[in-house]
Amino acid sequence: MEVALAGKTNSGKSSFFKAATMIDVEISNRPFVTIKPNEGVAYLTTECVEKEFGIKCKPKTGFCKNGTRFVPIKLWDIAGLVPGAHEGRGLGLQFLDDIRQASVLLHIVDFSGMTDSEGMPTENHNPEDDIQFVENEINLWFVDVIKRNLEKIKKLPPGKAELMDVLQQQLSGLGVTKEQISQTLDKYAISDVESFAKGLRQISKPILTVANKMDLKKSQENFEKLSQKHPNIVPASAESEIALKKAGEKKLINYTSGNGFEIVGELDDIKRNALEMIKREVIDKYGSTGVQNVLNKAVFEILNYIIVYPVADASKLTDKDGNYLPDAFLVPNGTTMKEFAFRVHTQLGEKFITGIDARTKLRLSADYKLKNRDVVSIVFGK
Ligand SMILES: Nc1nc2c(ncn2[C@@H]2O[C@H](COP(=O)(O)OP(=O)(O)OP(=O)(O)O)[C@@H](O)[C@H]2O)c(=O)[nH]1
Ligand SMILES: [Mg+2]
Repeated sequence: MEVALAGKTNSGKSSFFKAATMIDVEISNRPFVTIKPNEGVAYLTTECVEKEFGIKCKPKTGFCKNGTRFVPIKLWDIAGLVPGAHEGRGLGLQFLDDIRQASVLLHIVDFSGMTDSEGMPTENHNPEDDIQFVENEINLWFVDVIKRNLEKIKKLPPGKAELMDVLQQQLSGLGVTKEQISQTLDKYAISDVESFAKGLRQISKPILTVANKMDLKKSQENFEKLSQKHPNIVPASAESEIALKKAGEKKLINYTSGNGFEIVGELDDIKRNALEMIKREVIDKYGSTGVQNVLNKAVFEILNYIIVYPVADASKLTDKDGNYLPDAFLVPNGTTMKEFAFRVHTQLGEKFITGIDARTKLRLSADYKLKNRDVVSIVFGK
């Protein structure tokens, strides 16, 4: 699962990246600090099934802390956008190429209104302008790529299947799947390039808007105004999350991402004041710093993915080496038992006989649609 950060320069993308991955990247209050994309591992959180089964899991990837399972995803921090990026302004085209692999975009918006659309200091900039211009730039990029590639083709085939083949080949640069092209063709004719491009962008790179810098008063005012009109904006403070994670690592506070915190260590006045500010301005108002919430929402709600635990032994809930619940797979809601077998291992798919539900020990047929938190084993032929 690949997730990319998008947004104008100076909105806090690298700060969000650092908050989510704790990888040190350059963060600075000037435009175009990030030039080359940064790649890191972030984690989704979900309530682990270990408690329900009364065992202690041993994850092969990610980890489990106090019953919360941390499932790894890949996160990309990339160069910022300015208006006209799709025509090559700023670091535009480079940015757009870097989001190709992403399944979902987190649009990091500076809600404080203290940077203009070029990333320069200002006052009272309307964050709503950024929400629109960034989405518009990405849409226009799709339009341009599709137009350019269609010009190369003399005559488009009339049948949908042939058309899909041609489009998949031509649009590989956008990182779109055949299924996504098919869904878009059901809604828009290819002759209406603008609508088709926008539709394909929405399906292949949905955007979750993040109201960043919520520790600032101005951001809070803007959020109150805009969240009524745009109900899906998620409030966040990347800077607060970095501070809390650092304090957690130093054992100054007890902190699990996505929650509040409690002070447990000896603090000087400066640190105490900073943490109290975060509690007062961010945690008490929004429940958390929002960073974990953003990641979870993007994958579990926008993309509608679920978590499924494959085990080799459905009674013991272990792999062949005796590790409890070693894997937690992210799959799209609607994935069937047999598709899942292929996902775990091609050979398991090819030699699939049946699935077994570890809770009920009942057989799960090839076309059984998996549910979130299912624990399953796969029986296969020799
Ligand atoms: N108050 C506050 N400031 C923040 C927050 N997140 C980022 N900033 C500040 O915003 C400025 C820009 O942050 P970056 O993370 O470098 O922004 P960017 O989007 O990666 O910028 P480019 O790489 O230039 O596109 C820095 O001064 C950060 O400290 C936040 O949650 N709260
Ligand atoms: Mg950056």
